[in-house]
Parts: sequence; C-alpha cells; structure tokens
Amino acid sequence: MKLLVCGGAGFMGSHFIKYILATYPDYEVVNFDKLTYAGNLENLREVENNPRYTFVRGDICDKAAVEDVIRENNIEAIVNYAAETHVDRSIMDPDAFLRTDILGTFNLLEATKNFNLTKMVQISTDEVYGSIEAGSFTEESPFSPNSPYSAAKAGGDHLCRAYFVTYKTPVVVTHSCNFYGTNQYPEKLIPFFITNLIEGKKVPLYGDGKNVREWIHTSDHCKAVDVLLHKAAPGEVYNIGSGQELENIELTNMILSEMGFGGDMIEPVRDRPGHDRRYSIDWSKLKKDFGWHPEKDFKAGLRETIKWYKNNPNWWQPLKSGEHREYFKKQYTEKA
Ligand code: NAD
Ligand code: TDX
Repeated sequence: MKLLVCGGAGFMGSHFIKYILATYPDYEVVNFDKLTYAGNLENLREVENNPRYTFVRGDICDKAAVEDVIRENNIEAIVNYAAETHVDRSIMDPDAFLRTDILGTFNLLEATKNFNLTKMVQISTDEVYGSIEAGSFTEESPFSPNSPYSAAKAGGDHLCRAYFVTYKTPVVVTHSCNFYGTNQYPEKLIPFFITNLIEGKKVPLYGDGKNVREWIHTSDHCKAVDVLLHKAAPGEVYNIGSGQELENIELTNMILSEMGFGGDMIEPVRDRPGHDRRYSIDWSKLKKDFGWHPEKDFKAGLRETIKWYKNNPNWWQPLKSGEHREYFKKQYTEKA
C-alpha cells in the first residue's frame, strides 16, 4: 500500500510511520507535514534513509499541494494526524486551529473523494464530546466541545460524516483519549512536568488538580489505527480508549515519586478557562468488532517515558529554549 500520513513529523504521526514501516515490509509511506512548531524531523531520524519512506513539506490547507503529493506518489489511502493540538494554545490564539483542523480536513476529504482513494482515517479526539461527570462517551454521544481546539476538531469530524453520507467518501473517524509516550512536545502535561523536574523547576497544576484524563500509550494507539485502516467499514466511527483514568493530581504524584521528588514541587496555578472536568471513553465497539485491546501497563509506560526524556535532553531542550521560551512564559503559570 502507498500511504499518505499527514502530520507525520509530530508526536503520534511519527510513531505511526515507524510502526507501519516496521510492520508492513511492502508498504510505502509519504509523510506530508507543514513542520509547525510541533513538527520535528528528529522524530524520524531512524527511518529517513529507508527507501520506502519519503518526506514532503506541505500544508493540508493548500489544496494544490495536497493534490500534487497524492498524484505524484500514487497514494492509495490517507491517515490524517495533521492538526493544531494544544488546548492552551487554542485559547490564546485559535486562528490556526480553525484553518488546519477544519479547512485542512476538508481538503483531505475532497482529495479522498476526487482521487478515489480506498480509505481516509481521520485521527480525532474524545474532547469533541465535551466533559462527562459519570459513565463514558460512546460513539453515539452528542458533540459538545468546550475549547476552540475541540470545536475545530468537531468541525472536521462533522465534515467527515457529511462526506460519507453525501458522497460515500470512505472515511473512518477515531475519537481517542490522551496519548502518552516518547517524543511528545514538552507543552503537554506529561512531558512538560517530566522536563520541568529534570530542570529542577516546579510543575504547574491547574485548578484543584482533580480533572480526570484517560491515557493511552503510543504503541496501543498505533495498533488501533492499523486495525481501523485495514478493517473498518467506510463511514464508521470508533472510540479508542484504555480505561486508565487518573486525576491530574494522581498522575502528578506518580511522576514526582518515580523521579524522586515530593509534593513541594507542585505549584498550584489558576485554572485553564473552560477546563473540561473529566474525559472517559467507551471503546467496547473496537474490542467487539476487531478484538483490539490496550496492552501497555501504564506504570511501565510512564517509567519508560521518563527514562527517555532523561536520556534525550538534546531532543527536548531546544524546544523549551530560544523562540519557544516565549510560549512557556505565557502558559497558565499565574499563582492560584
Ligand atoms: P502534534 O501536535 O505532536 O503534531 C501535529 C503535526 O501536524 C506536526 O508535525 C505539525 O507540523 C503538523 N501540522 C500542523 N498543521 C499542519 C498543516 N496545516 N499541514 C500539515 N501538517 C500540519 O500532534 P499529536 O499530539 O501527535 O496529535 C496527532 C493527532 O491526534 C491530532 O489530530 C490530534 O487532534 C489527535 N489527538 C491527539 C491526542 C493527544 O493526546 N496528543 C489525543 C487524541 C487525539
Ligand atoms: O501545565 C499543565 N498543567 C495542568 O494541570 C498542563 C499543560 C496541563 N494541565 C492539565 C490540563 C488537563 O486537565 O493536565 C491535563 C492534560 O493537559 P494536556 O496535556 O494539555 O492535554 P488535554 O488538554 O487533556 O488535551 C490532550 O488530550 C486530548 C491533547 O493535547 C489533545 O490534542 C487531545 O485531543
């Protein structure tokens, strides 16, 4: 198969490219990525000389560039990871979120339709469902997004549905819980807190720290997307979850204790505006239809992730310094 992975220089997209090249010896992958602040070709060093891997710099909002990359590489299917992804950035500056997460998705749907591709997998998030006090979101739960990020992702997802209903475009949408693992940009909770602690800095915990997130390891997410790329029927929607729910304060304490620090390293800061209280995903459909289930033990995965950041300062230090430092100054670090 000749696969176009959009956003393949980011965190999960780069894991997926490495997974596909290792799992399918006859597959060819084209990575189409704009290289925003979140795109990093260092994530793909180990495959950059693989003859089955090609990198093309481009923007999914650029219709002609999307058409060119598909035509020139005889692409058969798309997996779309390209998005603006950080909720805090969407609160400060939503513009790029609306363009990439809605208009970019629209361009990929148009291309999937016009080039008669066999499948487009749209990687989306549990955040489109909003916040849930008890129980878990199913694929039938209504959308109720609360941040510019989740509203933009919901817009892209609605277009996917409309393209299937109207044109029978073979698109499959995923709604996943929070990812964790190596190579995650150090603005998200787990890598931000780990790298702060390595630097001897405190970790800013929003609000009362009791917001709940569900966490899935990169390896389990790659396997789920593999199954959906090959087996899911066009027009289907699948939740991808793990059951590994934690309050932020519980997760923070796990990171602190694993790294040999105490609660004095927590800095309570003002809450994120519109902060969703709890996400929880019912992924029984994915298990029932394909037998997929998460395999990675969370504590083991977290330990490996911490070890990776400790061993790879050359990867993350440049991302917290220089021009990037301005962003970290603006994070919600005002005292509560
Ligand atoms: P990321 O922020 O690490 O990487 C995004 C990648 O997309 C970067 O390489 C960036 O350069 C690229 N990109 C951004 N705009 C682009 C554009 N206009 N054209 C081409 N490339 C562009 O992302 P991630 O955290 O790996 O998330 C990947 C996908 O998974 C996103 O769609 C996100 O909404 C979804 N998701 C993420 C999580 C999570 O916990 N991180 C959870 C659920 C769903
Ligand atoms: O400094 C922080 N302090 C803090 O308390 C940061 C960065 C986060 N938090 C809290 C906010 C959330 O409750 O930790 C939780 C996790 O925050 P993020 O890592 O920013 O992730 P979240 O907002 O849950 O969104 C993530 O999961 C769903 C991804 O960024 C999205 O792309 C994905 O769709």
